[in-house]
Amino acid sequence: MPSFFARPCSRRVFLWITAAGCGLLVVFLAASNACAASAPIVLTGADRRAATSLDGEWASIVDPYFSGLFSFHHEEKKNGWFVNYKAKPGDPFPTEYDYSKAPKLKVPGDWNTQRESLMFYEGPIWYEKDFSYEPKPHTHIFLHVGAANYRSWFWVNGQKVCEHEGGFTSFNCDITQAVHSGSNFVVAAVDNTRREDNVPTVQTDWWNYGGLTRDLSLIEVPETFIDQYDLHLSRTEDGVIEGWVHVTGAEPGAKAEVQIPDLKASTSADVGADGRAALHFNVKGLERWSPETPRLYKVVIRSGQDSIDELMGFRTVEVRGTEILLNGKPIFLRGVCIHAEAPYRTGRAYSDKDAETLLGWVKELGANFARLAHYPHAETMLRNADRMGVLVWSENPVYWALQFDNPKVLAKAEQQLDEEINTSRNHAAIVLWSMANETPNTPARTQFIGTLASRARSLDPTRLITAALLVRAQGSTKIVDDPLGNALDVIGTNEYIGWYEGHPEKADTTQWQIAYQKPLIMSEFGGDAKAGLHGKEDERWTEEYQANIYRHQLPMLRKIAQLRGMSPWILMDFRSPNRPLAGIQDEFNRKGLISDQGEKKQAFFILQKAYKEKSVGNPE
Ligand code: GCB
Repeated sequence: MPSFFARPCSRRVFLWITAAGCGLLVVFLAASNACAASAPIVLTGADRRAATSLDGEWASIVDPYFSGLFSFHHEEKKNGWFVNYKAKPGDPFPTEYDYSKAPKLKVPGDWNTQRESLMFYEGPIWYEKDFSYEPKPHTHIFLHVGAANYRSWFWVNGQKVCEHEGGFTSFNCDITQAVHSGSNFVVAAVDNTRREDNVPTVQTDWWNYGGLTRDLSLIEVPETFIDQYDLHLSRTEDGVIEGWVHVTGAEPGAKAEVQIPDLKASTSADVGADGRAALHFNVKGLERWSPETPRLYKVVIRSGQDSIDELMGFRTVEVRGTEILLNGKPIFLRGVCIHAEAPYRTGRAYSDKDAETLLGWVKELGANFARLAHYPHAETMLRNADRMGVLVWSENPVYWALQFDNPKVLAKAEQQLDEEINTSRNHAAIVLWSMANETPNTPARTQFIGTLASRARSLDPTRLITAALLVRAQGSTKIVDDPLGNALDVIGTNEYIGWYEGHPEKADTTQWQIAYQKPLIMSEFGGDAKAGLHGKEDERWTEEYQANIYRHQLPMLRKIAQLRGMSPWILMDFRSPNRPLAGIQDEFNRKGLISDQGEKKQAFFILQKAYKEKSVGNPE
């Protein structure tokens, strides 16, 4: 039975006594540093800082019985030292968990698509990587994790540095006390077990890709450093940029400065007791960011020894009646939904190239908008959307039936929402924060998501709040009156006329009744087709059938007076275990306009024509 003696931040000695095979008592001793790990933090613009990459090959140990996480004595829930510990020659016990002999996994990358035996694996996997490092004096060193699905724990040189929950947001662990000059090693445990009280919960319609799915790096900042900032164009004062910079560790009287060299604009303000400097300054000659002219400016943010070179666009977005106004002018969001599925190789998307391919197809479609479903996507998607001029709906993973009456689940959703907004709030591309997708209409649900909507609004009052709602039907009328609509600026609705509901022609006789005088986005519609499978337009799974759905949807959508956008489901086929139909789906949701191998289906061209001719939505 393990027992140990620990002092805070001291060497922890494990004494492990067990009965060996021949009846002898064997005493194992192992040491590791025990130090209270701090909660990870958000660093806005982490990707704009100089960093030491930890990407590449990591040793991996699969742990389906959770032995490393929970030890042999489940009730103790002690993180298993024998897995975060690194074996040394001469250790007085058998080193079964030996990273030097373990097979490798690539980071970034889900584990499922890297090893056949891991395709359906759910549980913890241990990762280890050696790195050499020379910390500079008077700095903080952060381990930056782009995403780890779903729960993760990190140790540096055997010292626990943090743990995190949520598979789609980035976070930063302070490893200053644990890292040293010369050789170091980092161990991570990542567990993608689905649980009832997680966000998302046990059922989704996408692959539960596990692992260190996005970039990992070390970021070194001065002792006093800029952790978060928000700069945006004022909605009310023309030519004014406003916002704030937060500086951790700032002394009273410290200043924060912002410079936009191309506009010859700069400002500075005192950092207050709350660590924030409020900024408000005039800019002349600003070219506003829009899908047609996605102008980005270099923005230098400085405080003391710390500085970040940002690349930002400036625009406003608001709602007036049933209009969405971008830079004060009505806009129609010609869009499409996207999952973070990697084109051509499948698996979780993470690279610049993945983002360029996916958003390149959005542009080719003639679209100006992408709904990034159903969770926050990688930073590179947002950077590329800024650069390419694609407006973005960014969504938190509140999907289907969560435990809406469980306060712990609300806390998890709030944490992920905070991380999403605090990380991504400076992207001109993002215009909508989506709180949820297709949630059941119950009082607990409405309260839960209403709480999230208020939180999002207070974190970021400059963007619009939305959610994709379910609709109900009365005869041939679709009614959008989910009470959650009261909490939203823009109503999103999903419908599958012609696929889950009747034939495509049913759309011809469907009317829409919307209880809210607010802009409406048809946030999903569509149907499956296997690329290259042809037949008559009433034969399901063929490209012709899918094309026919689009042919009937478009005239129906044109009749909805307050429709201000659409994002059919979906740009590209994606893996989902819910889609087993052999020979057709083979564990892929085939509602893509493009296959996972990049083949465009007929429906792509129907939508492209409508978007290019702007024959749906208001002409701009
Ligand atoms: C939906 C969900 C989406 C699914 C899609 C489908 O309503 O929002 O996540 O993948 O339908 O294909 O059924």
